[in-house]
Order: sequence, then C-alpha cells, then structure tokens
Amino acid sequence: MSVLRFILGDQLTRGLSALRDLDAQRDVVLMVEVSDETTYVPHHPQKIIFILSAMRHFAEVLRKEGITVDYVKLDDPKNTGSFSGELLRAIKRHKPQSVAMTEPGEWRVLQMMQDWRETLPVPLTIHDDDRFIASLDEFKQWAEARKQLRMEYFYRDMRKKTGFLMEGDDPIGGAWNFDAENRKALPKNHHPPKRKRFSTDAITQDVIALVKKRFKPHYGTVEPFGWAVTRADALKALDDFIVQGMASFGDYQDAMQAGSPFLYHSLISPYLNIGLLTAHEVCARVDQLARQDKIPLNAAEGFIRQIIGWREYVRGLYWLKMPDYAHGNALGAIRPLPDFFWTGKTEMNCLRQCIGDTLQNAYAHHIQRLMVIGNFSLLAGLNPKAVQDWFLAVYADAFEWVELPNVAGMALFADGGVMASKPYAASGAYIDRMSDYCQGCSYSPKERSGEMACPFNYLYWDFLARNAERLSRNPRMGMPYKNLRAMDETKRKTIDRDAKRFLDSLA
Ligand code: FAD
Ligand code: DLZ
Ligand code: SF4
Repeated sequence: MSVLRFILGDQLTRGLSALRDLDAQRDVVLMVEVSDETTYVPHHPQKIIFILSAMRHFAEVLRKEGITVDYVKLDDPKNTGSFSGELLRAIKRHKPQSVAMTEPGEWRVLQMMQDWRETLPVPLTIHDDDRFIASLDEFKQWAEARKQLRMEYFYRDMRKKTGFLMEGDDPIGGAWNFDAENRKALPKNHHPPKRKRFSTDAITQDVIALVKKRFKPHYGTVEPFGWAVTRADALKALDDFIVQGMASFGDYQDAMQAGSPFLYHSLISPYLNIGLLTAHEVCARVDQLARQDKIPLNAAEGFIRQIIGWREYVRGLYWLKMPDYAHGNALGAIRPLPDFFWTGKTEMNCLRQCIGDTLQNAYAHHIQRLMVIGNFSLLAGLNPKAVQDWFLAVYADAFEWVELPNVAGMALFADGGVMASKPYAASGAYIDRMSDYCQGCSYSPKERSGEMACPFNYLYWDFLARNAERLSRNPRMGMPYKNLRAMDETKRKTIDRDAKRFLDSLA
C-alpha cells in the first residue's frame, strides 16, 4: 500500500514518526513551501530563509537515501499557496492509498489536519510527535493530578524519567537546581568568545534571492545569514557551544552586554524546534560531560533544566490550554505596539540593543526577551495579541507552541498566573545590574522621576497601581504593594504624571 508522507517545515528529523516505517520503493515524501506559512505573521526574513533552506537540504538528504521526495517550491507557478491545496494536488499526482503525518506544532495546523481527516479522498494517519521527552498524554495526566502547575516539579519528573544528572533516585550533586550559583553579571570590559556562524551554500543563496525578491522585508536584515541549515552543521553549532559556551552558561545565563548578542548561550533553539537536533541527544551529551567532570554541574543542570524542564513544560501547557490560551488578557492590556519594535529606534538603550540584535540576527537570548522586551511590554500594558504576533514573527526559533506560553504566560501574565506565579515585572535597577546597557542610555536608572528618569522606574510603580485590583492579593506581590501603599501622595502623583507623559509619547 503506497503512503504519501507529508512533512512540515519544522519536522526535519530523519527519525520523525511519519517517516519511521517508510518504504522507499513505494512511498513518496511530500514537502511544500507555501505562501500561507510564509506570511501568516510577517516573519523575519532570516526565519523564512532558515526554514526553506533547511527544508530543501533535508529533501536532498532523503533523496540521497533513494527516497522519492515531491518538493513544491514557493515560486512553482502551480503552487496553490496552502497546505490543503498542495496536499490535494499531490494526492491527485501520486494516488496514494493513505497519507501519513506527524502532529504539528501549532493549533491552527492541527485544525487543518482534523479537517483533512473528513475531506481527503484517502485516509489520513496522524502520528504522535515523539521527538519530545514527555508525550502530550503524559503531560495532561501530570497536570490533571495537580491543583497548581509549577515547572520545577515537572522538571524533577523529567529528570527521573530520562536519568539525566541522576544517581539512582537522587539528583547528582545533592540538589535539583543550582540557580543560586548562576545569574552573575559579566565582569567589566569582558570579551565573550566569537561564536560559530555558517556560510551559505548554493541552496541557501537561491532561497536568499527568492526571499529578497518575494518578501521585500520591511524589517530585519537578510544578511549576514549565519544559521546552520543542515543537521551536520547544527551538530557543529552544538560543538561550538560545548567548547566555548557551556562552562560559563550557568554563571552568565542572565547577563546582557551591548554588542554581544550571543554570549554563552547555546543558539540551538532554532535547530531543536525544526528537528535538526533532538532534545534527548543534546541533553545526553551534556549529561555525559558533566559525569566526566568536564563541565561544571551548575552549568549542566541549568542547561538541561531549560530543555527537559522549560521546553517540555511550555509545550505541554500550550496543548493543554489551547485554543483559549491565545486569547488571554488577564490584565486587560490594550496599548498598541510602538513602531520602534519594528525599527529599533528608541532612546531606551536596552530596548534599542535587544530589538537591534533581534532585527540583525532573528535571535535574542532569554533575558533580553523576558526582562527587557517582555518586561517593557508588560509594564507599558501592550496588547498581548500584538506582542505575541511580534514574538512569533521575529525569532528564527518561534513556533506558537513555544512562543505563546513564553510570551502570554511568562512575560505578560496574560494567562492570569497559569505559567508564572507572579508577573516578571522589574524596574531599571535589574537591567542596570545585569547589563552595561544603562551606560549608553539617554536615561538614568538612578533617577526615579522626571524627563531623565529611566522609564522602567516609574512604569513599574504605575503598572502596580494600574493592576492593584488584580495583583495586590497575590501572596508573592506582598512586598511591592506594601511599598506602593507606603508612598506619599506627591510621589504617587509624580509617577502618574511621568508614566502618562511617557505612555502618551508611544502613540
Ligand atoms: P539557551 O539559553 O542556550 O537555552 C538552551 C535551550 O533551552 C534553548 O535552546 C531552548 O530550547 C530551551 N529553553 C530555554 N528557555 C526556554 C523556555 N522558556 N521555553 C522553552 N525552551 C526554553 N524559545 C523558543 O524556542 N521559541 C520562541 O519562540 C521563544 N519565545 C520566547 C519569548 C519570550 C518572551 C521568552 C521570555 C522566551 C522565549 N523563548 C522561546 C525561550 C528562550 O528565550 C529561547 O528558547 C532561547 O532564548 C533560545 O536561545 P538559545 O538556544 O541560545 O537558548
Ligand atoms: C514557519 C514556516 C514557514 C515560514 N514556511 C513553511 C513552508 O513553506 N512550508 C512548511 O511546511 N512549513 C513552513 N513553516 C513551518 C510551519 O509554519 C510549521 O510547520 C507549522 O507552523 C506547524 O508547526
Ligand atoms: Fe534601559 Fe532604563 Fe537602563 Fe536606559 S536607563 S538602558 S531605559 S534600563
């Protein structure tokens, strides 16, 4: 029986469930570049180049194995522009007895697939995406057994399940979490290592030409394009992290430095998310190095926690809470996105640097996303949907299953506390402590009011005041609300005036 195996742009894994029992004599793999996917948000040009080039390279890998790949390019004149249209056309071409797919990473695509089950002329099998450590059923069962969901406890279960950094039933080093040793600021005049970026081959250059011609990007730079687009190069990127980044990953995980977008981060999220690397193989490698004492335990634990903890947790939460999760706006935030999100042109140096890095590389590290861009969006009361769409568009690693819980839940508290027990709200002092951004800023992090004061300072108190009804009873917000209540009337009025002036200027 011939099977048409339809592989999506974030399913570029040879061991993918939909490819597992493939018969090269009989079956056809279908891959399609479609305008619906390249435009459902205004993706950063590097994100489109990364995905289309990785798809084209993956098709070549399969072909070299003798597998028939039917690959529809974006500029094929017969291309209908949609997954549905291309699947139907391919069924007409190949007349398979059935279609096999792996479950997708986004709710909207799952809706399409469920529709296809009713409408296609042949049966469709949807396999689980078992590239994750926890299945969706497993997460659901874990969540249903608890009143309150917290990543830390889920993470411990994933440690036990995988055996990573475990000695029998106990965590290596006697603790589950070594964050107390992490989160240092960088020393002054620190020179982080130069990180490996990749040159472009003929396939990537073709895609770059296509993207330049077709998308006329209104934000984000096309070049320098430095992302790996093959599994072989993604493995080299992992090697580069292990040699240059891993040992300092824990220590400087939360640090930020102007002009240093990558620091000691792994830069592998795009590869994990489209399947060039798997979570298990990456963590197994780090686990082994830690057991051989080749890397510090605080770094290994912090890194493995991000992957088998946070990454798995946000995926579980996404599928548990969709579709309502995408519409959460627990703090009633309605302000539109300021233009500088697309241009990077703002007097606030921290935002200028973090948005600038994003426009240049389709990448910013976690603390830039959370404590600068996310924190600003939270304090300024930007509309969650607008912020979500921005984050989904601008990062090479952005797919809704991972972007949405991080933005709506972790950064914006738009889910009312499902993901985080309190909002990640911080004043300029945090950014000043963890970066050198304030030294190049028109504002002062030490000033609390007036034209020169860091906007984060008054926006922080204004945010608390605006949301007192919703947040003041949160037990973890006791101290800030106590301080707010202790403020005299004149100070409160000054905050009000400064925040109003600043927020009005965003329009
Ligand atoms: P490292 O710092 O080296 O971390 C190692 C790995 O851990 C990452 O590659 C990633 O796979 C995983 N990881 C770390 N933190 C998280 C997390 N909170 N959620 C899921 N995985 C995590 N990550 C995405 O993959 N796609 C997104 O669209 C995305 N959007 C985000 C939006 C906001 C507002 C925030 C706060 C975080 C977001 N993250 C997202 C999580 C995290 O910021 C990125 O995974 C990380 O910055 C990727 O860079 P890296 O590979 O160098 O990560
Ligand atoms: C993000 C993306 C883009 C830009 N283009 C394509 C494409 O042309 N073809 C494709 O199969 N996938 C693409 N993707 C990834 C899909 O949007 C992704 O597979 C779904 O969002 C499901 O996670
Ligand atoms: Fe950002 Fe405020 Fe520091 Fe300027 S002073 S860089 S706005 S935190």
